[in-house]
Amino acid sequence: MVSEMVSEACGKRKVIKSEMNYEKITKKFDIPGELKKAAPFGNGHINDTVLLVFDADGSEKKYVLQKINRYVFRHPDELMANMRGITDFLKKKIALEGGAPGRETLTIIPARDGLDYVIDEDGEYWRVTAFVENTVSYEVSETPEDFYLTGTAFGHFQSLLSDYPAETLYETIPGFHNTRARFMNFLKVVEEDKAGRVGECREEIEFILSRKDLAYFSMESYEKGEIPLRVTHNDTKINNLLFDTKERKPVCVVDLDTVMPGFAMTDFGDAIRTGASTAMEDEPDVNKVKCDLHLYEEFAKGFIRGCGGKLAEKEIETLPMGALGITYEQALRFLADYLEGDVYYKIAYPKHNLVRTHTQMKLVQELEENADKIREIIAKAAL
Ligand code: GN1
Ligand code: MG
Repeated sequence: MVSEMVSEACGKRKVIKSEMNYEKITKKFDIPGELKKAAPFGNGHINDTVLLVFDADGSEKKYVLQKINRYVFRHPDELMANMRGITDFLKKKIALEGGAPGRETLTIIPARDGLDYVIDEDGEYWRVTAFVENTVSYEVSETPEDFYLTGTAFGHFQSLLSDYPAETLYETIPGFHNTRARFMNFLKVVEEDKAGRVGECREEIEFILSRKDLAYFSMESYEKGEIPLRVTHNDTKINNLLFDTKERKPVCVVDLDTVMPGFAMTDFGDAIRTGASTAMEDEPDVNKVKCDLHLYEEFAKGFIRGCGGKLAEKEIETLPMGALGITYEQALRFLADYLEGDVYYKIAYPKHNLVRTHTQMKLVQELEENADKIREIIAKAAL
């Protein structure tokens, strides 16, 4: 179920030490061959990710090693149980559809002791997945077609999981996209002013407080019985999708850490937030941040199509609020993290979280200003 409690300030994050002995940790996994290379990989804000290159009898094979962020995910064993259940389930479904199960969902490489993770001497949890060869991910969509296809992929993902036994899933982050609970937590963060930054963020705080309705929308729709709980991805940033390098077609949805019961509008919204924006999430010049309505339309068509008729009429109607709500939530989350002293997201410079807050605020405004056009877009996409 969707819990009420949420706080991102779980503790200071630790960074990977450059002298980290990857060899020692990878030896505990059931990987044939010899480790040749290990290098940081990807742009995730949460886990530490390393690309491993192995030499197995003269042929090169790649894997992805990740240290699960224990401050974000309090029960990594439960997270891995979810991931095992979901990937096994998806592999069966993909095979039934005539797809390639080894390529179209992640493959967990178990540890030599049979578990799906290894705990090191510091109590850190590590996991390995097979690298999906000949794929690439994008930070922002480059063409409308890319984004249409992204929509079909995330919609299809949700539709494949529509008969997954949701009650067996752990909530890896309680209340993850319960925007109302996040709003409540935000009030507390402002009140506490742990990092002494409230004074410099009056405008941003006011922006969040003045849009309280956005915080309440999804949970209220659910509580009124207007929208169902589904098994959703919950982190549908465009960079969580791998495309085939040559064919430029979506291959595999990645980052399954937050697959949990949630709402269709949230998955729709998070993809719009990142993929329909004309700039990166941390673009310092907010004038460059716009919502590209053509991209919005392409994604909407793809997503509704990918869901394969499983979305109820009311769910389709709530999609625009999903985009607005999740973008608002992301502004709130980045701002809360800035106010708490940057305890959750990885940052590259001191005001990084504030810069991110500003891009999300700009997008919220863009979505608000174009609300009428967006309603029309959704109505047309649903035809
Ligand atoms: C985090 O894992 P990554 O970097 O794709 C975050 C998302 C945010 C996103 C913002 C578990 O995603 O919820 O939308 O950063 N994941 C978690 O870029 O908090
Ligand atoms: Mg993630």
